[in-house]
Amino acid sequence: MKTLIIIATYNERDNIVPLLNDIFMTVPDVDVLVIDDSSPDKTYELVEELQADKYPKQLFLLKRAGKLGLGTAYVAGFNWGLERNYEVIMHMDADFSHNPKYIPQFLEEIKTKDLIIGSRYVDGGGVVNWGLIRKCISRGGSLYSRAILGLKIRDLTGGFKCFRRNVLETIGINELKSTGYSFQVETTYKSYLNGFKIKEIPIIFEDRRVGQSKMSSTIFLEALLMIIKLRFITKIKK
Ligand SMILES: Nc1nc2c(ncn2[C@@H]2O[C@H](COP(=O)(O)OP(=O)(O)OP(=O)(O)O)[C@@H](O)[C@H]2O)c(=O)[nH]1
Ligand SMILES: [Mg+2]
Repeated sequence: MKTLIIIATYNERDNIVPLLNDIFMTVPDVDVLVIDDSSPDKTYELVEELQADKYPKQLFLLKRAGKLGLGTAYVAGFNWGLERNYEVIMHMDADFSHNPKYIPQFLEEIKTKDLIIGSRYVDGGGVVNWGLIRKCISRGGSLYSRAILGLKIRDLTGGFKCFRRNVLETIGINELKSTGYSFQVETTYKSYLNGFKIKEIPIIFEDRRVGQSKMSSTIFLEALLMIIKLRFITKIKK
């Protein structure tokens, strides 16, 4: 299976090199696309160096002009991957919250399913190093989205996911309504509405090792409203 892993970065200078080395050690056959929004800390320079030194054939960099948001970064990555005929496209955070050790399980499960979600809220999954407020936001966000959208999936907001290309070709990635926190909910919801086989696998999510958190109350409120919009305006695309 020709596999692409997309990693969006914004000021991940301390994480990106160890993360990429870890990924290529765990799954030597994958390709990785880093999408960097001209990080002020020049994360992209480290990617360029690593590409030249160690992974010229497997590591790719898409550098965008400025901070355009995680959702649009993933859409750009999806389009990049689809154009280049990848069969399986994954994405994960750059801050080590998503441990690369789980990637082989995703790649095994995707052989018989359409979308695999790394889930904090199924048996065996969990979160470490998060404060109570952050836990409540995440857990509450998933329960809220689940109730409004009528889904059985437990982790709707996580960003450790693996798609078969036909899912991305079907759900209308260029017409998604969310750019922020609800982006993850929307891609899963549309996959569900289109009848794709979805499986959650347990992951232990660790708080970012280093760097600044970008979560804010505006991002959160925007997401709550967006879930209601999704419920009423999303059409099945087929
Ligand atoms: N290219 C790009 N990447 C982004 C942008 N915003 C966030 N990211 C990256 O997206 C991933 C997830 O963002 P995080 O800041 O870790 O978000 P989070 O996990 O909700 O919050 P914290 O870990 O608490 O900061 C990380 O790899 C970020 O570097 C953006 O605007 N553009
Ligand atoms: Mg994070």
